[in-house]
Amino acid sequence: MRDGLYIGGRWEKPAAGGTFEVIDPATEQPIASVAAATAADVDRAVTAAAEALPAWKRTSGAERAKILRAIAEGIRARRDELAAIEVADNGKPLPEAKWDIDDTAGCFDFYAGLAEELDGRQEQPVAVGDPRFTSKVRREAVGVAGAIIPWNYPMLMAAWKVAPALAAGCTMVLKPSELTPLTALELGAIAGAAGLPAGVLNVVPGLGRDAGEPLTHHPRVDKLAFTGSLATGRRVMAAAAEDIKAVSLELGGKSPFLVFADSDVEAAVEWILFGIFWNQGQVCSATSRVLVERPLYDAVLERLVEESRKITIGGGLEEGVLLGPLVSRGQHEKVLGMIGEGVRDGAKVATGGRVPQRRDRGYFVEPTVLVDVPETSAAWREEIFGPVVCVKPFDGEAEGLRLANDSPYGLAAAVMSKDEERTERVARDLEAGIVWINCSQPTFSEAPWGGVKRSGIGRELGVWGLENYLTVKQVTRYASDEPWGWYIKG
Ligand code: TXE
Repeated sequence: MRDGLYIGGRWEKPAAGGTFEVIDPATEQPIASVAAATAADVDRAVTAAAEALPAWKRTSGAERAKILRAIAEGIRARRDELAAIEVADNGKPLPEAKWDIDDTAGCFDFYAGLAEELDGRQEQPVAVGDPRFTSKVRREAVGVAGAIIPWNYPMLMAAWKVAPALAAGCTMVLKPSELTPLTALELGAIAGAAGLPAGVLNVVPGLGRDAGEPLTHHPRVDKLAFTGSLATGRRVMAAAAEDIKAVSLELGGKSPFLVFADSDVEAAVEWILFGIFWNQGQVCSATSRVLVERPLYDAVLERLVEESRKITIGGGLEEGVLLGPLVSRGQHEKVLGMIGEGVRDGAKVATGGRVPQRRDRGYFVEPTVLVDVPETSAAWREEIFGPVVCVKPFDGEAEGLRLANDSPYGLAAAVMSKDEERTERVARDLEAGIVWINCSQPTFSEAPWGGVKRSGIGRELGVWGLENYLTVKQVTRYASDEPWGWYIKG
């Protein structure tokens, strides 16, 4: 385990000397004690990032790509170890953790490619209407970026922000979640070993209040990138307003999955399961509201309940486990509380809803299917962020769309039907940043990620993720030999 905060390429003691414990959610036992950053440390980290910025910003995309690829290699070389850390830290089953680590390395490789391409389009001419002038745009790094990430995909969420920021030529201060800081610290070490200059990436674990908040208010931070809750997202955006920092927010959702009556029941159930139980349902894009066209409702519900009961629950390292514990005591209480609230509002538990038997330790919740959830209930409207799906019948496309879009959120949505025209039409009309047709959840480094409505602003991944960390500068030259002649005549 790393002893300290990663600032300016070195392991530094926290100014206030504090630490916090990291808990294995499967056993509820502490697994590590981590240095806790406070405002003074965040200030040191931002200063290091600001000092490293001028030189890093001037490197070529090709030079940055070389380092990004070395980081990807460094991650791959430690794949099994990093996956095991992720399991202990977050609770997810080992195969999922390995998937995440592979994706993390892939994300660095992808942005290495975009960094190289950036060299070719660093400067582009702009046609202006006056022949006496020539004009061009230069793409430049936004500056020092502050990233605050959550605990559901600890290393992957770091990569989604660190990789494009470094590719663009930004420097960064990364604040991982206090629940899962371990792989972000390893990323600092891997980046240093890969040749990343000191200060370009700094990692400051700590509490939201003590380390996250000072980062959002720091005047030398030019851009904030945040993934987390709506409540914290609002605070981040308000803090960004003080110094007019650029800001991107990814704030989760309550994503619908529309299953039309011409769908194959087995395929629908497989994707519904994947859309809600992968990562214990702690997925911002989880399709947690399933809407089934009435003729298929009973058949889908029956098979969904049947298959949900077969899911093996256990610690992430146990063989064959498909559902691990939730990340923390707080999330365990939240999820069980929201199931209870839904039931008090009139919902019925078709399966699950409890702590599994023989699991007196660990933050486990059974795969849960709720039916008859009133549209006004928080269980239907708010993000539960656990293995809990609400299933409801609908009659016809118009009602399906109305129910799907009746949400304050708009991150993702899924639609299943054999009718291609219908799926295209529904995809057009769904209020969401991401629409999956005949599937749920596949995510690619190449494709944009982010939501509409209260799910956030801005897009991560793909070229859009890179643009987050770039700004354009207009450079215009007076190219005529003729004097301008407005004040000084002849
Ligand atoms: O989130 P927070 P929490 C949702 C999900 C979950 C709920 C609460 O519904 O049940 O949020 O989770 C840092 N200034 N999502 O409490 O507080 C914090 O330290 C600056 C959806 O864990 O948003 C952590 O690093 N930073 C989501 C990060 O914000 C602050 C993923 C996220 O924590 C801060 C996670 C402050 N004042 C939760 N307070 C998604 N979109 O995927 C906290 N933080």
